[in-house]
Amino acid sequence: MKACIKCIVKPLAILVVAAFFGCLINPTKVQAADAVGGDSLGTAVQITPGQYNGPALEFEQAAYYKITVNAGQELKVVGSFIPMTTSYGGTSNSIRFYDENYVQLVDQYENSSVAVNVVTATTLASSVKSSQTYYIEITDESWGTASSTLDISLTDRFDANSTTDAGQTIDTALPIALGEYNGYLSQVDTDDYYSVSAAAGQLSVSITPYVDMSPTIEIYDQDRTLLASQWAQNAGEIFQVTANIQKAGNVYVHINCDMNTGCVDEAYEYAFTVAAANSENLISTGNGGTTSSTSTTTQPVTESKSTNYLWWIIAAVVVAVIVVLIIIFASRRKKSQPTTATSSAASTTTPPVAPSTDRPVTPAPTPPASSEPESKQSDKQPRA
Ligand SMILES: [Ca+2]
Repeated sequence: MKACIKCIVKPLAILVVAAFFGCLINPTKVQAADAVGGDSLGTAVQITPGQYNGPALEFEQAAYYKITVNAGQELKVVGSFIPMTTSYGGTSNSIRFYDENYVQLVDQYENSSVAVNVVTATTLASSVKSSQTYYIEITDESWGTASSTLDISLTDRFDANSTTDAGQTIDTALPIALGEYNGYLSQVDTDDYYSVSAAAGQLSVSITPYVDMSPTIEIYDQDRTLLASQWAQNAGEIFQVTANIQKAGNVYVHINCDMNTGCVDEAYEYAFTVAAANSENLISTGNGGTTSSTSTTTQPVTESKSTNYLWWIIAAVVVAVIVVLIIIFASRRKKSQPTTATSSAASTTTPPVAPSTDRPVTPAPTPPASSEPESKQSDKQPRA
């Protein structure tokens, strides 16, 4: 057994030592790559997610990169900038994003008096195209940036368990079934349209938005006629809207939020439920909101338990009444038995006890003994 342990431990120790010295010998494996940017949007350098050594920038100089982003992906760039000098109170830097038409999407500026100025910029790509190029501009806004690091990432923020962003119009609405989902909006991805096959009757859409969001919900029928619309009165408000569907078919749910209603750079998450109003999936919370299907599914179970409890209570009361009646009956019977015995005994053997008084009890007069009957009887006895 000891030999076996040695067989395992020894090669492992060799591997660990080799890995340690390998890192020392070849340190470039743990260093970030250099990201040399272009000097304009037109000459932007293609880049992919990862950590990079960013550019050194002269006063108001900029470096440009471009990256491919799929619909529903959130682009995030974190830049850490070291100023050339801190003599003037620190450094200022900006990170800006542009779309394929060079339209500015995000402008994030930070001024820091400490040694490192950190700037974070994010945006959520919409489904206006399935895949598109975003441009990244890194600038110095003060007296020069000696060095920088860039951390670039893409995160999937897909809607309703899909692999993309829900459509920006009814024509490109994302098909979903009745149920509960999560979605994302931002100042770039301002609209999520969903299509759902619904029966005639009431259809409800409830939403639980991120705390800063004040979204709007609209429901359109299959003829694209607006049936119902509701918006959050306060940021983060949970609410629902219900529409009466005249005929079965595909209806459309539109959820909107933009920079005027709380959705800015990053992806703002919301949870929403689409359900037939008479479905067990919905419970009104009394303030216009709805709870999720998880809690509603427990509702019938709760009612069943309540009914069972009620039957148990009724049965217990009936049993208790029966027991009480038996006890009362038994108690009365016990009381009645001695009384009957005394009265019968009194009528046959014991005279009633006179109440205690000071007067001596006068004995009842004894009737005079008569021997006549006996003599008559003896006379009537037959002689032997
Ligand atoms: Ca979306």
